Amino acid sequence: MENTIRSLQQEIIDFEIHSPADLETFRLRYTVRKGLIAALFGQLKTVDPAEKPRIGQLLNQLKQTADSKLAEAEAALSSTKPQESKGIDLTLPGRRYFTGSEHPVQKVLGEMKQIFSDMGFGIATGPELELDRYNFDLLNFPPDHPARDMQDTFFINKGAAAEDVLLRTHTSPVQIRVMLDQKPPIRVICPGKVYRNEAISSRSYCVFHQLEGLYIDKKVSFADLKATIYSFAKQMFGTDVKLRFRPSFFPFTEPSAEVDVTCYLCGGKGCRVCKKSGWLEIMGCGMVHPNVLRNCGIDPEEWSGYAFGMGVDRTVLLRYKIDDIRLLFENDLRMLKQFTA
Ligand code: 2NL
Repeated sequence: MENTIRSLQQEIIDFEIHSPADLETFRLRYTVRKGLIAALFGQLKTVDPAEKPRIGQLLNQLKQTADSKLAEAEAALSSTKPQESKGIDLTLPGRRYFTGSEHPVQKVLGEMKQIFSDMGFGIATGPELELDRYNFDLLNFPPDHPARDMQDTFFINKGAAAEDVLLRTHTSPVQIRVMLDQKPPIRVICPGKVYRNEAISSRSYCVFHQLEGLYIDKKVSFADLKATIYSFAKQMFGTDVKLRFRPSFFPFTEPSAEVDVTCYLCGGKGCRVCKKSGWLEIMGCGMVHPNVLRNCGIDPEEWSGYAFGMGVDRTVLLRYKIDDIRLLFENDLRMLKQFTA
């Protein structure tokens, strides 16, 4: 019996476990209830009673050797196989990161902001949901002006509350807020999104971007306005551009003008884009109407100012040869990915 135990002990120590199959063979041969060790325990009753304690102790040692070898082998095998169990295939290529990029509208707006900020203009922003009063009344729109028509903009609560709230139709209310808040001299630009209830087509959309400017100081003249816009146009569209000021009308400026630059695609010769005229309209402008100054608590006898406003999206379309304005707002990655740096 003792010899059997000792040779089995050696056999267990020498047994090599390299795979789950080896492990199972080991377990079935030695440690299960019908295995070799259990069989020896069964024979213990045939042992001479005087020898029983010593043989019993040897058997217990044998069982412990087998049990701990089994546990160690189990642990070793499970720690070498997680790659398989987690399903990671190290031979696959890595995943590509998608890096976003600046939207073309923000690129052009950024250039415009830089040019005016170099000239000393601060940048003001305001809410896109605006009071009717700031969007129309204080800007000297007469009560029956067609731009106030419910069809022409998006009212939120028309007639339901003490004050009508709407999606701003221009960024001018931001300048109204600046004039109500600050004393002149004032020199700001207001870039941002504006909304109109347009029939949607390749040329007009219900959302677009504007950049307006306002300068109020003592003795500001139309000559200051022209010089500022000329400097802007040369930096934005090229040093060769010429400007044309055409008389126009806005309720909030007097006198008012529309500004054209020589077509920067054909150089003024006339092409499809400028409709053979050689000119592209870039903005509206004028001297701030005395009523607007008064509405904002600024004395028109003491102060004067100019203001201008331009659409951003049309410049984006021309610059990047995009033929449908809706592409700027649909967030289609096939379009946006073409503007990665
Ligand atoms: C256009 C014309 C313009 C202004 C915007 C303005 C703002 C205040 C007072 C006076 Cl608070 N004027 N803004 C003035 C003239 C023209 O925009 O065609 N925009 C796309």
